[in-house]
This record gives sequence, C-alpha cells and structure tokens, in this order.
Amino acid sequence: MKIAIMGAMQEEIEPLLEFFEKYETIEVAGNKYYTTEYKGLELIIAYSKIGKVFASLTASTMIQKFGAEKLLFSGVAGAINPKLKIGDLIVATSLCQHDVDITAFGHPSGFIPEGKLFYESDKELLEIAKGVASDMGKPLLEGVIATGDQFVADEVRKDWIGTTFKADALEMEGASVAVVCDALEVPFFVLRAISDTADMDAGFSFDEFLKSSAKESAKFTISMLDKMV
Ligand code: 4EZ
Repeated sequence: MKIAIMGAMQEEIEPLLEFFEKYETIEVAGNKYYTTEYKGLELIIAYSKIGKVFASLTASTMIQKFGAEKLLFSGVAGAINPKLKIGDLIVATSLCQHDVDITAFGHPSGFIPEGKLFYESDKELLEIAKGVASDMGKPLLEGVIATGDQFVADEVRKDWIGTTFKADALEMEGASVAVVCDALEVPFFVLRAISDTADMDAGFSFDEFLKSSAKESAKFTISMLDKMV
C-alpha cells in the first residue's frame, strides 16, 4: 500500500521526516518528494507550498506520478468553532472552497458548475482517526474545513465563512486536495491542529504556534499509519 502524506509548509512535514529518519529525495516540478518505508507501508511525503494551486499540483503528482493509493494531509489551521483551542485537532468530514464566487450568476458561494459544494473525506480513514483519538485520549473534533487563498486574520471574514459554510476551521489547501483526490478516486483525509483563531491576532498566534501545532498533527498522523499496517 502506497500512502501519501502531505503538508503545505516545510514546518508541517518536518516532524514526519525527523520521525522516519531515512528517506530518498526526488525532485519533481519544483517540489521535493521524500519516499520511505514504514512497517511495510510505502510512504511518499511532501510539502506543496502554500495555497490551493500548489497543493493541487502536489496532490496530483503524488497520485499520478508516484502512485499514491491514499492521501493524508497534516498541518495547521485557524479555528472558527469556539470549542477549538490552540493545539486542538480537527479532522475534516467535508471541505469547501470559501473563496469561490460566481454568485453573480445565481450559484451559491463555493460552488462551481459540474463540481461539488462540499467534498467528503474517506469514511474508513475517519474511523481510523477516531480510533487513534480514543487510544491517545485526545479530543478530536469532526467538522467542516473551509479553504481559500487567503490567510484570514479578520473577525468579519471568519464569521462569514463560519455562517455561510457552517465551517469549524479554515486553511488554504484542504479543499483543493479534496477536489483532486475526488476526481482521481483516491481516498483522502485532512487533519489540522489549531495555530490561531483567524482574528486580528492570527498572524502573531500563527508564528508562535506553527511548530508545536504542526507537531501535534504529525504525531497523530503517524499513529494513524500504525493502524493502517
Ligand atoms: C494555510 N496555513 C497558513 C499558512 C500561512 C504564512 C507565511 C494554515 C492556516 C491558515 N490559513 C493557519 N491559520 C490560518 C488562517 N488564519 N487563515 C488561513 O493552510 C502562511
């Protein structure tokens, strides 16, 4: 079984590379892809760079060039749901693109004709995640993650995304990865640990908690692999 693990930033995959220690590096289209083996699983790890376009390229490369059969995304996010505190984990049950807007033609926000408004994560991977959460005694929120090419640091924008999509957290890659995996029929899963609350202080909070939250998400992802062997 070949499994892709991706993040958007170096900091999001660094704890994985540290854990696996030995890996091969292959460069494709301006990104580095790291391959390794873990308990009989073939792994392909990469960070895409920030945003939907780069994330789509990386997800597509991992699947079409490297033959990934499942894709796990690990990283950090801004919280919308007030239950989510810094370092808490959220797994996406579904994802949407909050920045898609052709409402001028009567389409709902986030919708592209022939596409979907919400893309659903793989149920099996969700079940594995729930198992890991209960083993670790860690709370895991299941919810909607909204994606867009904006670092949201604004209460008004955050509340709009929350009400429009009933979203619990937001980030800049998840839904684009979901679109690619859906089209290529590869089961996927998006896990994020909270780095900020997408408000005025989001930039400072993000800088302070990026590394520690990324590590939380990476640790959880490794425990998921243990259940997939
Ligand atoms: C994008 N990622 C942030 C990249 C920030 C700074 C150089 C996650 C994220 C996020 N995205 C954490 N908090 C966020 C927020 N408030 N808005 C959007 O996936 C790059």
